[in-house]
Amino acid sequence: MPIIKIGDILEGIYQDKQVTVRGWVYRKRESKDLVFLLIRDATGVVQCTVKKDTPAWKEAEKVTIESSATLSGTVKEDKRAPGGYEITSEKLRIIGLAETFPIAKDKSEDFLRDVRHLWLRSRRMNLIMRIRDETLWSVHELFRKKGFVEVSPPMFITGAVEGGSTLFGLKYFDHDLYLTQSAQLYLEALIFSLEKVYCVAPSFRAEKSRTIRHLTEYWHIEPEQAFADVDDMMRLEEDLVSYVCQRISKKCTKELEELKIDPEGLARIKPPFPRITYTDAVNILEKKGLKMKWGEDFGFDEERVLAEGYDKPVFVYAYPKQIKAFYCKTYRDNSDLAMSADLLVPRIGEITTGGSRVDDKDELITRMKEFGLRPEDYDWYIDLRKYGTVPHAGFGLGVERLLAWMLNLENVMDAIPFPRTIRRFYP
Ligand code: NSS
Repeated sequence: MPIIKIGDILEGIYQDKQVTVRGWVYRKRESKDLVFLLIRDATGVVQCTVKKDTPAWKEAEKVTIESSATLSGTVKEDKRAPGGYEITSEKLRIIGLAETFPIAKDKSEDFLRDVRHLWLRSRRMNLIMRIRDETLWSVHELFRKKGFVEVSPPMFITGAVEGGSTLFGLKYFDHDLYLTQSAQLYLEALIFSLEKVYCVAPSFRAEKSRTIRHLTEYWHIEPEQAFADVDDMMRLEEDLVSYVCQRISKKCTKELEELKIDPEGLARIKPPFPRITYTDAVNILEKKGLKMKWGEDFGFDEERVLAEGYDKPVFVYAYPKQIKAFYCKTYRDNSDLAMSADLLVPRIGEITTGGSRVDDKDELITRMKEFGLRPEDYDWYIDLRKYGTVPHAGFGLGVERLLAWMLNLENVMDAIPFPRTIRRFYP
């Protein structure tokens, strides 16, 4: 008999039909002459009953939580069963009998992260991974619709993008190299050929911060565009974030409902997003009682307070140039301000940073020196300004921060299968 997907059974297609399902035992409850099994596969969880004196009984008594098995029986509608359908089982075949599964109901978040390789089987992680998948598909779809070309940057690099303090060094034969913090500089090279490029790739940060939003290895969505500026980027960012939210609200309704997230909330995320300048943001914070001097960078608390005042993500732009990276271009009429914007959301704070890049060679060299960088380490990057330079811009969006915001996750760690943080690198 062909194997039927549990998700299809829950759609009601197989009512009163004979089916065989294949998966793992999610829960087991026994009484004197009845065994209740919840069987899960990739697509869902279905309740199965095994009665005493049926051919399945012996195996049902023996089977343990997380054993793999195939089960055959008849599908019945049953309002009391989770998902509304139940299989009255006739046959059960154990494929791999599981030892006592270490995950029980009362386990702490910390323990669940210690056994992440097993916790990934949970319904919750299954749902989050599905939404992550749909999120990335939507990102690729939107970029393709807008004429961006996907490119593959290197992970071994020779110089910092986002400051030396979060660089991971490594031995590369006889050389000292680093793991990439951002593909940006390489994407900048590629726009001279393809004009509009993007990548979805890992970025590495030696983050000592133990916050709910910091990983040492995260997935980074980064577009870069020739003949574009910070305003174009803000438009692209709001289009991208809205597109993802719309898609998830439509295509993942069931997953969202199981995770207790209102799809309507995501459907309301539409352009335009509010935009405030850094200077206005400082004033808003002061009115709310957070003391800040103009010129200081926002921390986690400031970003969260700012974002909480809006029902959509909010852009903060025109930052003092000294708190932004060396590659940020300044406004023509105010060289103290960087053409740089961050997108902030409640609870998580910054989910993107981006803007216009310095496109003049001499200015770039001056900025590098101001930031304590050695221009000779960036010869190839400076070359880009020597041969047909153009105004250009880009941004970076962290996949896990985006998901943590959309799905109201406690920690970005829950948005990635095997999180890496200062303390966590196993499994
Ligand atoms: O350091 S960023 O603010 N900016 C860049 O790397 C630019 N070079 C990107 C670009 O313009 N192409 O990081 C961008 C985003 C940030 O807004 C977060 O969403 C995410 O990357 N990010 C992180 N996510 C998780 N953990 C850590 N440690 C982290 N650092 C940045």
